[in-house]
Amino acid sequence: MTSPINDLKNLPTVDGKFITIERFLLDTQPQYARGDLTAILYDMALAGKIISSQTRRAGLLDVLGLAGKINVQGESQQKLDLIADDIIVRLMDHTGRLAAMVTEERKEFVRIPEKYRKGSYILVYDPLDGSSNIDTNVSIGTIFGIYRVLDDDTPGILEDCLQPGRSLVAAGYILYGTSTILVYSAGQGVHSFTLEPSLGEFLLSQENMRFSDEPDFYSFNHAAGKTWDKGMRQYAKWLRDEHDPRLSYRYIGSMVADFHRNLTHGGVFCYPGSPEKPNGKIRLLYEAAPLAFLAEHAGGYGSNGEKNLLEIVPSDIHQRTPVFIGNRYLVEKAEEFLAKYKE
Ligand code: AHM
Ligand code: MG
Repeated sequence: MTSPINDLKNLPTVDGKFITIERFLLDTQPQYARGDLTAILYDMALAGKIISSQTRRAGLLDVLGLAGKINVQGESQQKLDLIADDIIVRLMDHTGRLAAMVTEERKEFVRIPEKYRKGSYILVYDPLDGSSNIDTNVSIGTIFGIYRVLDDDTPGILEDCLQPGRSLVAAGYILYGTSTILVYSAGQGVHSFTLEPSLGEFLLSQENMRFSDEPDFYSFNHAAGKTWDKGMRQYAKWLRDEHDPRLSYRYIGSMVADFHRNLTHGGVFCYPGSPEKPNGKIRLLYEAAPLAFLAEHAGGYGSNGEKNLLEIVPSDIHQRTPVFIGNRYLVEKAEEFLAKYKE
């Protein structure tokens, strides 16, 4: 029989201590977060637990769904990314902490219903990044960013949602991988928490994450190479043939998972533009900017190939942008190659 002591050894600890996300958020006030912001981060952790429990059963639900696209309750099968989106809206819209939300799954920004008090923050998120991987059991994740409203007296207007990443007060992601991990920063360090499934608690697993000085990986979709311009092709060649021979190639196809691996081991993720699609695929507001914020607070850098992603002011909530993100010198090298071969 396993002793309780052995069970405890399997839990994540920092300096031998168990620290829940709630404890960490409370203890780090006022440095990292305070009041409503802390509560929003804690609500995102709860959203992550619920979405995690849904994604864990996705394979099973898919089998049932395939029998006739009807689930066991006799309802039509919903795509998991819509379920994740619904979970976040239903957890967040009535708390009195938000003035509006922007989600990848809805064309317009989400207004807080009249009957609820409006708060001072804007939540932007991609409920399930990499969702094309769901049916093959590959890691996916929720990306989020939090802004303050521009004016407390007129909360919840489009302009509140169109702020540059530089104005983010916090950002993070929840990665549903071999374990469920929440990574966030409120501007002072990047911290990660692992969901202990039998306790239902996120426990602090790493404080102050930093990109390694000796990066291990580069990540982009090589198959798209035929669409790239010369600068990107030369940069890819430099990474593969000319730079550090230790550098290896990995591409999951879930940006949040690729980013997490590169944050953990050092590396660079790229989703460049091409002459046909100059802005690439990744969305600025709720995918690129939150990860660029985390990168910067972990000693890295996020760029659109020309400038810092955090400086770009969105003109549309679903605007796309090329993305180069990871170890600073690898991203700056991309900027250098793109500038050199710019037509
Ligand atoms: P999604 O938000 O609809 O899942 O799309 C974004 C995802 C990223 O996670 C990933 O890096 C990219 O799409 C993969 O695209 P591609 O198949 O073109 O390489
Ligand atoms: Mg996405």
